[in-house]
Amino acid sequence: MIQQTLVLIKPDGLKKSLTGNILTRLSETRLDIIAAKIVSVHRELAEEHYRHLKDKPFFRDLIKYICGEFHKRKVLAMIYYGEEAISKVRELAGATNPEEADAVSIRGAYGRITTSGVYENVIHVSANEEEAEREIKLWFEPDEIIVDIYPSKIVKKEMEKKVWV
Ligand code: IDP
Ligand code: MG
Repeated sequence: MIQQTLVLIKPDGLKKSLTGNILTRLSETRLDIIAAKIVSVHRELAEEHYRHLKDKPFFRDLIKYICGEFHKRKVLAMIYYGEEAISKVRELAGATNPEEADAVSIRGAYGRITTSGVYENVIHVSANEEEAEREIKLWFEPDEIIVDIYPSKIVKKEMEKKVWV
């Protein structure tokens, strides 16, 4: 089945200069990258992204982590697209807990648990089709993606926009 999945290289991955290594590992999947951008993550985006965890004791630290308070204030957001994209990328990423993740998975190789208990696992990958759709629509606008993966519509909007001077 053709699928799409959201991949984030988290702030620790960027701070540790792991972008090249992680992209090389992901290229083993032979999937297509159909969108990519650097995002400075603000609190509302972080809280919405991780809303399923808002009652967990580690939620506050998790939000600080993904916003880059412990590393750099940015993530690399991408969409991978192709046959069985979700399970392929998730398998390469490895288990959520980097100490339990397969040693050759991305999280097993590069992740750590901090002394305050945050799982710094360098990469986010969507867990299933439903989450992938929710996450992709949260992080990307339709015209930032080069394939029409979900239905969209054209609307006329008058709004302020930053332009070159
Ligand atoms: P996933 O990233 O493998 O899909 P989720 O349960 O969705 O796992 O959790 C989102 C993120 O929250 C994880 O990637 C990790 O950074 C952090 N996290 C999850 N569970 C724990 C925990 O028990 N302690 C600390 N951090 C956690
Ligand atoms: Mg998840």
